[in-house]
Amino acid sequence: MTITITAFEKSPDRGRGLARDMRVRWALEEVGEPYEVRLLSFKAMKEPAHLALHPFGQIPTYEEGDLALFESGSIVFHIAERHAGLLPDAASARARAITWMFAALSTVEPPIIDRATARIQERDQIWYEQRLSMVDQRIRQRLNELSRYLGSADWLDEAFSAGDLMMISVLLRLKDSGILQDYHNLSAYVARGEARPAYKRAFEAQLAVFTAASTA
Ligand code: GTB
Repeated sequence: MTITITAFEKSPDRGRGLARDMRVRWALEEVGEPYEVRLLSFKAMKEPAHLALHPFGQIPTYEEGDLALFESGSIVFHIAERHAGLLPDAASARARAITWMFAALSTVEPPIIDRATARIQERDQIWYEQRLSMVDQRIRQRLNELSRYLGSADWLDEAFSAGDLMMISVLLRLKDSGILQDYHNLSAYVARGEARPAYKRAFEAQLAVFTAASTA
């Protein structure tokens, strides 16, 4: 059955692979599932046809036969559950990998998103610098904890899993922040994710969309 995902027609990240279709593309590449992409403008994302798939009018979505999903975490979990390569077979290791997916999305990602929101939408406020500094402190607290946990290991558990895919996807948003580089093991962890052939294929695919939109 054909898998179709949605992505920005012209991503505001300018092809840096930071939009959330990237984690879905990466998961599909890891498990070797081909997929098609329907590109959407901001306007089309808020129109009835897309709202029928995504109640919040966002990307990514995932369609496979009569199944339609939204939320990148749920989509990656669905892919990981149905195909070998992203979740261990052993029950406990599998539960831990799923735990790391949740940790990435609900414990590590929120302050990182707050930072992006502050920089885009709150820059002109008189309290901007103070707010940014508070958000950065919350990010650093999480990175301190994550860095301590990871130590010198390659991945969060024994082998690369959907938990790492999600955590690295979340940390990538910090690459240009000047924060991640203070954590050598986390920077190396992110680089290990980026070096995976599946990540590279996914990155090139989303970059090709941005390049084509820019030259059209
Ligand atoms: N919780 C949802 C999920 O994980 O799927 C969040 C989905 C979401 O935020 N989608 C964004 C979107 O559709 C795109 S990825 N936004 C349009 C809207 O809400 O109207 C977020 C994103 C956007 C831009 C950058 N960037 O420029 O670097 C990075 C990430």
